[in-house]
Amino acid sequence: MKIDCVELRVLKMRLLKPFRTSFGVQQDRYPLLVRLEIDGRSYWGECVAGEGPWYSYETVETAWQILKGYLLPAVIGRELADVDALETLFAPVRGHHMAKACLEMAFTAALAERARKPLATFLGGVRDRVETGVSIGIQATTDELLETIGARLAEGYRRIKVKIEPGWDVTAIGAIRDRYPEITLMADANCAYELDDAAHLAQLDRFRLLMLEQPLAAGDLVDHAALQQQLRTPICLDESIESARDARHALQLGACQVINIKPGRVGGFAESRRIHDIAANGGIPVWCGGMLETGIGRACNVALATLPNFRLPGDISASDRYWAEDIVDPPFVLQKGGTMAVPTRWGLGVRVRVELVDRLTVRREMVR
Ligand code: OSB
Ligand code: MG
Repeated sequence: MKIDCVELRVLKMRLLKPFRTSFGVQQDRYPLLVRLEIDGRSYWGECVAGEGPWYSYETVETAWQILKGYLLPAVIGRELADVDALETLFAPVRGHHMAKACLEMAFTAALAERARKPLATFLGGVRDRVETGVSIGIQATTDELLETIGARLAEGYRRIKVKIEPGWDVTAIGAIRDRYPEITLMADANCAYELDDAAHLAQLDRFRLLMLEQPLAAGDLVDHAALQQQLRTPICLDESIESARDARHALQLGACQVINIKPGRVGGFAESRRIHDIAANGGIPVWCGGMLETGIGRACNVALATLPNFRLPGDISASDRYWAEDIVDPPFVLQKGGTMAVPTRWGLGVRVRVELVDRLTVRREMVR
């Protein structure tokens, strides 16, 4: 299969509500999309890089530059037998997994469509619906937090994740547990703590959290291993796992008991699959994280979450939790029991609303 040319686009989209984490507030999202042209047909992919280098060193701007300057010239016009061929051509570029991932995922969706299979089936998925949850940002007050959680539970979400940071942790989680003693609850710190905070974080143990996500710095597997020794709550790694090698090291060190896989963070589906297998062999579950994606990235996440070791609900919420209007048709909706149906159409499984994408586009360029 040959990629004839690729269009890069940046959209401007506003989240229905601002989303606050320990690294900042976000309301306007600028999703970077790629559109691969193969034999006159279009295949879309989404890059999860943020506007600034907070969650990762990658940004919309760096991803655009790495795609245009290095990744696209390496693959456009070449005969690519499979994803291995693509990964081999990307290998000389160090890091920049978010830039690589959007191409890898769009290319994989194209392969799935040509094989006349839904993406999930093509990847080896084993279910027709995936368990989902919702990620709730840091709120101004405890009352607002409880109210927001109540609204999400009423919508049907069955697993609640709340963002925490120093000053918004033990008391906030305690208030949630007082109001909702039985819900499936977890917390995500996005790297906001240090190993010296171990005794403080151990106060979370009494709240029976499903897990504590990424308490310490992204690069720090060693301190996560030390922290896990002092906590009963299972540690889950997100930012720390950029590759299969990271996953292997994390397991060897005992740095976590759960892994959050975001295909957009690790370079795509193939690397996600390798991390999935390493975790399965090590006896630890994985789940699919989210990066406030549009329906394009969401379709990829849903497909990936059908693999067997995705044994915990993902941050794969419905389109209307993020956007007034999603750019795919049909949009993603929450099913009974807090699940999401896996699209059954070939390839990506949802149609991209090109007219809407055109209206939201703030930057575009064709690379040949
Ligand atoms: O750490 O999981 C995270 C959003 C942006 C960046 C990082 C994270 C998140 C989320 C939201 O938690 C998940 C989602 O609903 O897409
Ligand atoms: Mg996270």
